[in-house]
Amino acid sequence: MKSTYAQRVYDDVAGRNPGEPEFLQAVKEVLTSIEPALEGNPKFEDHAILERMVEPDRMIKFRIAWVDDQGKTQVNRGYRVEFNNAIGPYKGGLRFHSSVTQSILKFLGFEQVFKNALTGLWMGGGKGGSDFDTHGKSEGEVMRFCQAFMTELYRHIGPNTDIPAGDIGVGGREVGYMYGQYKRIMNEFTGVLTGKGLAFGGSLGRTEATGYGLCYYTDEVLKTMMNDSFEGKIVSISGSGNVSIYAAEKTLELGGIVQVMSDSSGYIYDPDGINLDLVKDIKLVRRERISAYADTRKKAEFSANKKVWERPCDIALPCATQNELEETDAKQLISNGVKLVAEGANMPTTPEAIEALRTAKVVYAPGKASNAGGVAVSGLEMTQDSQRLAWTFEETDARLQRIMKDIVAQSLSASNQYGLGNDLLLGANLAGFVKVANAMVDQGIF
Ligand code: NDP
Ligand code: 2IT
Repeated sequence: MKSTYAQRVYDDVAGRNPGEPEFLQAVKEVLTSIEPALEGNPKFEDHAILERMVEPDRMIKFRIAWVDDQGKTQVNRGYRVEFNNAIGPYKGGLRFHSSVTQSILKFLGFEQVFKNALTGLWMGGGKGGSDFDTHGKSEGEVMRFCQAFMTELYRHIGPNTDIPAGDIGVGGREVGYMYGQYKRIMNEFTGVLTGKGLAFGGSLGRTEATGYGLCYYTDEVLKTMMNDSFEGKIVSISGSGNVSIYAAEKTLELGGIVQVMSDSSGYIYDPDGINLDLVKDIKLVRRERISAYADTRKKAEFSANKKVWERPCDIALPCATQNELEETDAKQLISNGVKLVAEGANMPTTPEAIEALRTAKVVYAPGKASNAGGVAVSGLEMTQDSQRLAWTFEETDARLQRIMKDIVAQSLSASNQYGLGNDLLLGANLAGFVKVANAMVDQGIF
């Protein structure tokens, strides 16, 4: 790093957080990007802004005991990382997956701070979750786990304090069970979670928001930076969960072609274009593996333990998980002529892969900007809950479109302001950082 201040803070973070590679990866990316904002702005160092930003306000870690279908008691670990509330209550999803660690939730909470700032809504950053895996669990087990999880989490959250939502392994079903338990314990009906069912304070368009928002963002980048559109483009999408499915739906609506989707077991390739109704049935209704797709569609192929990035595409949308697009994948995409990579997942592209893409002049959009549509509509759900009014799908979707266009504009404006040209990565980090940093300065030492 060029800035001695940023380097000193990074070295300190690395020393104080051993065994947290994902967290250090996210911190390094942000600190490296925001150096231009530190130059000529000694107030940030005077107020120890970086030192305070890299340390969560609060880390809550707890035991969750629940009873499985065999009557056996199971124990999982739960977390909530309340990272920064300078510009609003802590806001961010809950992840239930066997791979969840403190490092992963800290990286997600840290990223969330800047992402939420970019939405233009009053939301601070947080993240939480558990190493509980919903795969292979019965409905009853999922419900009992969610209730047990909320039986501890409820005391730390609130509609004006900390508002969790979904992430990997947490969708409408899990949010519903957790909301029911919160309401039972607190005896109050408030917007303490987002992504709720439409009958109890949910927002139309939240389910689709991250995937649709990713495509609105990408469409705006195609228009403003590349004088192009989705029309006729081959678009590779990884994953087949909430973000992937609705990214595929909007891509198809905008005239793109989707031939591949995946899950952690491998990927499917359909030369005729993915039948999204079939993917939805397999993933959202039957909750089966993606390989079931190839059992029904005759021309489709399933490749076990392979990644979608080996197939040629014009646009790549990684929508599964962190570090899923590695340097070798990036090189393969580049040699196959990829023009744009926009992240639907959080930190899906490794630093080496980002470097390879940027060196090859592939347009690269960081997740904290391009996947902000989900939390943006969560923010709009909070507004509707406060008003006790439900907006139409069209109203929410129109606001989402404006927010995503504005994130592109803010990022380009920030990168140009610092003389960096049209740089979506540096611009997003700079715009998000400056907003939160100034709010922290204004509010005094805390
Ligand atoms: P889902 O649980 O709905 O889907 C996750 C998908 O990614 C599944 O297809 C899953 O496959 C795959 N996946 C998960 N973990 C791994 C892994 N370790 N290796 C390979 N594949 C994996 O989650 P979402 O769609 O909600 O989230 C996807 C990404 O988008 C995450 O990075 C999340 O943080 C991010 N995100 C989500 C938002 C939201 O609103 N939901 C908002 C912004 C970002 P399998 O079923 O086999 O595990
Ligand atoms: O990573 C994310 O932005 C999310 N999982 C959504 C968070 C939210 O509060 O809607």
